[in-house]
Amino acid sequence: MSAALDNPFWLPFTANRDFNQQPRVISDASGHWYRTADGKKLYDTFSGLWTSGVGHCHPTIVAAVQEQVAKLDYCMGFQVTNDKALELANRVTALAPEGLNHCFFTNSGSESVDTALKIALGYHRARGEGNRTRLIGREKGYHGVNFGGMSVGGIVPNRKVFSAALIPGVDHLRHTLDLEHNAFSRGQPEWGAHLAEDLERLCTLHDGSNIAAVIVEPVSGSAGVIPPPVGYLERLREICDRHGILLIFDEVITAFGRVGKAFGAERFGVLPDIITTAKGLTNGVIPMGAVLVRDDIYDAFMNGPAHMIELFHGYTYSGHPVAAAAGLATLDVYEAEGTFEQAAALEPHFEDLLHSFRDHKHVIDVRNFGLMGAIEMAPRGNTPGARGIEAHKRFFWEEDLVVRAGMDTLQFSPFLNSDPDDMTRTFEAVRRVMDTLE
Ligand code: PXG
Ligand code: PLP
Repeated sequence: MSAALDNPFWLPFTANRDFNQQPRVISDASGHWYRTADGKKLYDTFSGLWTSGVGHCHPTIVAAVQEQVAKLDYCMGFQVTNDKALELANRVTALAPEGLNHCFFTNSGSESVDTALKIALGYHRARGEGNRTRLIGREKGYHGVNFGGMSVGGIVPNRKVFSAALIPGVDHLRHTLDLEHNAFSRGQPEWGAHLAEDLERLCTLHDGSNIAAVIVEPVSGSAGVIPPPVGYLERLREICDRHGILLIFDEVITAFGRVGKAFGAERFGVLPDIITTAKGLTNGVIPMGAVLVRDDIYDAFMNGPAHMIELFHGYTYSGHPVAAAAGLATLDVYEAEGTFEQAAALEPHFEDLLHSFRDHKHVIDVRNFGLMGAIEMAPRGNTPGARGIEAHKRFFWEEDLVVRAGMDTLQFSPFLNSDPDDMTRTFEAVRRVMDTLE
């Protein structure tokens, strides 16, 4: 175990004092493995942070980044752009569901979400429906940590301290996780489609004509993998159509193969109006996100004098050439290696492994969809989260595994090109730790 750190780095979403006592510092990675500075090799069960589906330091992506950084490191992104960003916008929209042919680049999922919300508001206003200002999120939703995404998000600790600064005019649908009715579902639960009617209730309360957009993750990730009940997303789509409300799918996790297709929208056969992405766009190699927008939403902005900016929004690093080069290489790899098909083929084995924990003494639910999986453990006494973080540390130190614990829920985001035997070995190790966990 490494020595305690006196550490100026304030780690994100981390118990810093606890971390500094037992620092877990990675210095190298290759394929499916990490290495620490003192030479310990660890298997990554989370593909980075849902990011790195084709493995770490993929040679095609590394080469593209190395070449690009020496060719064009950065260029102004407002009023000027670069060849790689243009090419990537073409490639991403070609992959996107039909009709989503416009692409706005960001640097993260949080920025993608705030961008999408602003586009929704601007779209309605441009069409003369500036009264449509309300935004609807969902309980347990995670849409990043910026003010917009935090406000439509529904993860209580992420909101609590900032309650007074949440943006106004936001409501939340009920979440769909109900262990009494849908615990241990394999894939989509049969129970729960009726919860989409919550949107109709909000349309009655506010009048649908005042609502701009609804944002949901097709499969909730951060909250611990919550797949949509059968028929739920379809019902949301119908209600949005009835009231002229935009449907935004936050696919920061679910896009680019995580659910066995290019997008969750494709897998579920439900077409949203806007899709937010990040993570898998560059395999995590360089930060980048993209917001995909339906043609007529874009067209609605293309009004007024042609010399004027149509959307007063953008980031210094929108369409960064090195990130775009990483994105292009990543899409090349997905295509050349058949990554989305690989992921789809691994799904049954992954599902069986996860559900083999159904009867484990600590386990109160198992959830999965695509290559997203969660094993929820009961909290220990009145210290929620203690069992989860202890498991995470024991996996790291005893089993050479990096496993994500969100409170007491163990989460798994295997590589889209995992070796099935590595998956099996992962869950053997998970069981060894869980069997001896208090
Ligand atoms: N939307 C969704 C659906 C996400 O999953 C974001 C927005 C924000 O993206 P950035 O790039 O700003 O972090 C995310 C990010 C976890 C975990 O433990 C998930 C995320 C981030 C960190 C941890 O599941 N998702
Ligand atoms: N703060 C200041 C003072 C800035 O000048 C800028 C960008 O120019 C920003 C924040 C926003 O930075 P970014 O475009 O990287 O999001």
